[in-house]
Amino acid sequence: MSSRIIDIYRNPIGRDLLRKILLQLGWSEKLIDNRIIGSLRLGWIQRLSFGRVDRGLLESIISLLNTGDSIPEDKISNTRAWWKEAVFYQVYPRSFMDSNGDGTGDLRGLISRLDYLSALGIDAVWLSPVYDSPNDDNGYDIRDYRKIMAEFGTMEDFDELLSELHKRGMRLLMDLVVNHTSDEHEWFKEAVREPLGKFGDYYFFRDKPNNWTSYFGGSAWRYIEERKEYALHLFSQKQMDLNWENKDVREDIKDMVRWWLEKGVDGFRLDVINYISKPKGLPDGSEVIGKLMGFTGVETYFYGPRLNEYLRELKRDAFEPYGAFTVGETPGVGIEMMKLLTAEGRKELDMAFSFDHLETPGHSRFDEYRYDLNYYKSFMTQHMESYSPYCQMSLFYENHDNPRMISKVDKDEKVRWILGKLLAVMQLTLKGTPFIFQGQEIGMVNGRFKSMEELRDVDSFGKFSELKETIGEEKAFNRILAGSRDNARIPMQWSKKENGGFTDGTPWIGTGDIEVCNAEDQMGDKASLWSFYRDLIALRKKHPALIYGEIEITNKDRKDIFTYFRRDEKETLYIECNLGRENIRRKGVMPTGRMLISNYEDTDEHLRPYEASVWITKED
Ligand code: TEU
Ligand code: CA
Repeated sequence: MSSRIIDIYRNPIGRDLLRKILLQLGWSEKLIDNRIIGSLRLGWIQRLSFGRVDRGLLESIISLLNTGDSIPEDKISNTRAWWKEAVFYQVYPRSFMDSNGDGTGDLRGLISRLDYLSALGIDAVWLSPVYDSPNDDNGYDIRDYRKIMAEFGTMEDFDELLSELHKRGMRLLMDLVVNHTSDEHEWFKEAVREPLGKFGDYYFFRDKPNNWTSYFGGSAWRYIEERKEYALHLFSQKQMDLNWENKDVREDIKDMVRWWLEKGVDGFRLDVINYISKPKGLPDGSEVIGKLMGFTGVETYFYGPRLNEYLRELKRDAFEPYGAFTVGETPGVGIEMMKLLTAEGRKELDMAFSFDHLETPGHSRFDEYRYDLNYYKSFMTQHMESYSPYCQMSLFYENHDNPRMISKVDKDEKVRWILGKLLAVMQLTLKGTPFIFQGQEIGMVNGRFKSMEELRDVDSFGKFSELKETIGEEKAFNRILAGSRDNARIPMQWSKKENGGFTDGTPWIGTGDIEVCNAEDQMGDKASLWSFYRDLIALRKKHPALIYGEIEITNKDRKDIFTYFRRDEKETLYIECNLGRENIRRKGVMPTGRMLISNYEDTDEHLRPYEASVWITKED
């Protein structure tokens, strides 16, 4: 309680916590350099804030600082690894390709499109969950980890998918959802049936709920009649949180992971993996943080006390013996925590996804606003500079949980393709491993939903029913429209044909603007966004400096300009981007060397709106 703000800031975990709070408030990090603020002591903050900062908040800061994780970041740098060189592609199978006309994408559909991915130059596919599931949350609620969801096909289809991918030199990442299971999973059913049996303690049961809330709205506790107890679910009411404190839970998970690795899968994306360690006694969360973030309890478990330990155990006993790759989904985790989770020598995760770059400060997914790419620049600058060289960053703008990036930055149809190309240039030339979400390569934008009936996502329904109580149905719908995860879940747009060539039947969710945006047209057009992605992917492979080379960011303080060098011993590449809609004077300095790719046909003394180009300024 007597620590000063500036001391907390000097501690890596403390730095992340303070940054997160400032980000949420939309305040500047420079505040901390302020002598008066920097010298404030924790105990004083509570007094000075007239109760706006509660004890729970301070206590969770203190306990996070005391996690005492002293294993140093390993300074090994630039080790070669396939996953540093690879371009990943996320497939959301429900919406990728339907093979049998039932309106739902499936494994055979995906197999039929593997040549498409090869043509684009993709090296590895991350497949969202395909396990047996009642689909309360589209497969993120798993009923049986060793079975394929009937709608998606059979285990034979899966085996074929894996071998067809491998034949084409592509790798497969499965989605590992082990923070929770479906309430229809055998373990949960047993836990309810026999509270004192082997599975009785596989989940969290309590007489009384604490104040944690669910990400999809409402309390995180559901009353289980048979046990006369409440069970914890951070996500939907059918996604029950597993109790990782129980060694048997961990052993069962490791068995299952090894079972898939025996089949030959190449790695996993680990769903909300930073939530797996809950603090003993499940203490209430801070109400202050709850208001700030929109969820109560998160600060107690998003970087839980045994997280690092569990990750090392998983890696040692399941991933490492198979040389499997892991990328963790780690919402809320800042730079320093990311480094602790992914530094090579610590043997926890290979890479992670954090999400703080997806909204600008002070905004949430459900706000309708224009995303300012200058924030992306400052975020990436900060990360690239403190991340390298011993950790590998993941580079992405989109996934199945977030609105489309083009829609967030600029809805003007006139700039759609040029903007899509700018985003592509940054994603494929910054330092890290790119993950492209299906449809991003053809510039798909948000769905065109007209009412709640057209939506399908449990998260949208939960948020809507919560919001309409306070702001009314119309405003609530508008917020949902801005942030709905369904925006990114509409079917892949293959062609101009009915339903965009996705299905011969009725699609499970409405299709997008197939007339102006589809893969077939773009593949036949050398100037299209699709062709641009293909060329950039090829370029990245041809120039190792884009993969292992160092990065030097220039023009840091100039608004709307994002310029950087990538260099290794052999070559230097120069990347030049205009992040805004105005012409920018180059100040007389034209890049030297040879232009390799650009989203404009020629060069000009100005950098034109959303212009992006890659130059080679020194070659062997
Ligand atoms: O998402 C986790 C997560 O915290 C959020 O990104 C989530 O999308 C939610 O909208 C927060 O408001 C992962 C999966 O990607 C997501 O699809 C699942 O619903 C969730 O975990 C539960 O498994
Ligand atoms: Ca189907």
